[in-house]
Amino acid sequence: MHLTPAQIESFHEKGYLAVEGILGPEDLQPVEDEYARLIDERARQLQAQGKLKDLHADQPFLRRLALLAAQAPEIAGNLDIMQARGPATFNFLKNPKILDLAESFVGGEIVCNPIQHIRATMPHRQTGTQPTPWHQDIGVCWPDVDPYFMLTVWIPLVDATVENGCLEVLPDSHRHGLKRHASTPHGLEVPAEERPAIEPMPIPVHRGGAILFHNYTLHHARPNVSDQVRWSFDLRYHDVYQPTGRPFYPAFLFRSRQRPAALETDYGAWCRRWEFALEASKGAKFYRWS
Ligand SMILES: O=C(O)CCC(=O)C(=O)O
Ligand SMILES: [Fe+2]
Repeated sequence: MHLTPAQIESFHEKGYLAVEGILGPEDLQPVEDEYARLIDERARQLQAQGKLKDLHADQPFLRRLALLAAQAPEIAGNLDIMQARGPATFNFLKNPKILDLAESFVGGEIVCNPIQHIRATMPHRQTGTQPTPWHQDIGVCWPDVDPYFMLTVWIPLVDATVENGCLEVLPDSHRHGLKRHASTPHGLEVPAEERPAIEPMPIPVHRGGAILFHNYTLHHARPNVSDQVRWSFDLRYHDVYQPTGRPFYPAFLFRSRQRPAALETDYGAWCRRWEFALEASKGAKFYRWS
């Protein structure tokens, strides 16, 4: 689906755009199945090690994951895209429907930025998990990308609601420049006194939809007060000539209108480059903030 000129203008005006009905089960189910298999394998291993009593195998996946994590939190560790490195997840990153969205903003030479996550946000009541604090995505990048535009695509794998921890943005905040970020136990945060006085806007979005952000837009997640996991992808795309903001991690050219021969869409190469980078970057400085 290509966006309308009015949608593109609204994004530039407000710093974000919510879009519904982008992806279908054919796009989302392979990733969900991949993670369900991974969690099932881990659950059986943890049970064999005596760390997990109940497998909750009869529960739907998201409720199951919450129940398993309550018994053995390590089950939800190292699940991120570059750690789990599943082939369905790799395919998802280069899904043409997502690249079409990105092309409206970054042009036809599209790099998939290495700052990318799948997040399984646990129910707050059960695990005390704190939501992602107020921040700008530019704030987690090295300063060499400050002059450039980067698009964040946030894709929930469930209906994201006010109850289960959807995102909130400060509309127009992308016009207010880089704010100081402080380190907190839950991630980098722009402290309240640094944030522009703008009313936060919650953005519920259905499974199949997405929220697009400007890299300077202030946003955070609401607490997940439901009893299920709220899980989502946040992916970033930009033009090929730009720095990525995390130079010790690999970036991949996933669409090229000008040089299709230069595409980097091989799953094996993606795995190898991530394995190498995760090892070689141990101890690297991720953030500009002290
Ligand atoms: O999903 C979250 O909790 C945070 C997402 C986020 O900060 C982003 O998409 O940039
Ligand atoms: Fe973010």
